[in-house]
Amino acid sequence: MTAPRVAWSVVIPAFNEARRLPPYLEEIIAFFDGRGEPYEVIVVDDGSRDGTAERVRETAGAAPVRVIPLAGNEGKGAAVRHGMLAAVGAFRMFADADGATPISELKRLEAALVAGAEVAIGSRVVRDPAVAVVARPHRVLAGRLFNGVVARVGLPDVGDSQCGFKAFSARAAETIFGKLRTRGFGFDVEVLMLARFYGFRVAEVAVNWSDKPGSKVGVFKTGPGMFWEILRARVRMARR
Ligand SMILES: Nc1nc2c(ncn2[C@@H]2O[C@H](COP(=O)(O)OP(=O)(O)OP(=O)(O)O)[C@@H](O)[C@H]2O)c(=O)[nH]1
Ligand SMILES: [Mg+2]
Repeated sequence: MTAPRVAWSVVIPAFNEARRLPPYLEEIIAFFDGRGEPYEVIVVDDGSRDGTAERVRETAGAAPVRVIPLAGNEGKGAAVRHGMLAAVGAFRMFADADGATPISELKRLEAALVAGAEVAIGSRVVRDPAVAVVARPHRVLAGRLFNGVVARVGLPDVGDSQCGFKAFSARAAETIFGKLRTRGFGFDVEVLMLARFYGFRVAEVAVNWSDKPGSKVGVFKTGPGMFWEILRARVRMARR
């Protein structure tokens, strides 16, 4: 007998998320238990030093949750890549550990995939009266500036490259994450460049999103490295 096919894989990159991840993981498990479809959660523990992996295992109990431990702190892009390449679901998504987007929003991405998109990206920019985005003003401004740069490096149609809530068909996930090289926070941009390069249909979908305390990302701390990463990704794409 073949194992039941996994409908959804949810990959969560986690760096010192012992506090923020367990409540989100509970939400995810309850959501999928309610659906009654086979699923898997893959937490990629990116060298956490706060007991993230232990807390995840305690929270998961018998639920289909795997932890992939990385030896050191490789970066969010590297962690998501490891998780997406280990995933086996028919649809595969990654989600931020802080639960800024409720897992039930997956239905919006799923609708886009079922309608024929191969990549469905959550967006805090696309307007939709059915969703609410609660964000700190300086992050909204930083996001606007960043998305202006993203447009100039060859993604003019993308409104919000950085939302940590993106879903893929199995085929798109294998192709894109097989080629992804960006290891840090700039990886979303290379993911979208690769999606475009390989001709995958991308749908940008409004999702509910609310800022969660405990962010590890700062405009000045993380921003410059991200610019550098997307410039390097742009050069790699030009060579293809
Ligand atoms: N693998 C890895 N993941 C990280 C690292 N730093 C943060 N993350 C993960 O990246 C995701 C987003 O991190 P946050 O701290 O929520 O970032 P944020 O500033 O809230 O970003 P927004 O939610 O977009 O505002 C979470 O799943 C984190 O665990 C890191 O060094 N490595
Ligand atoms: Mg966050």
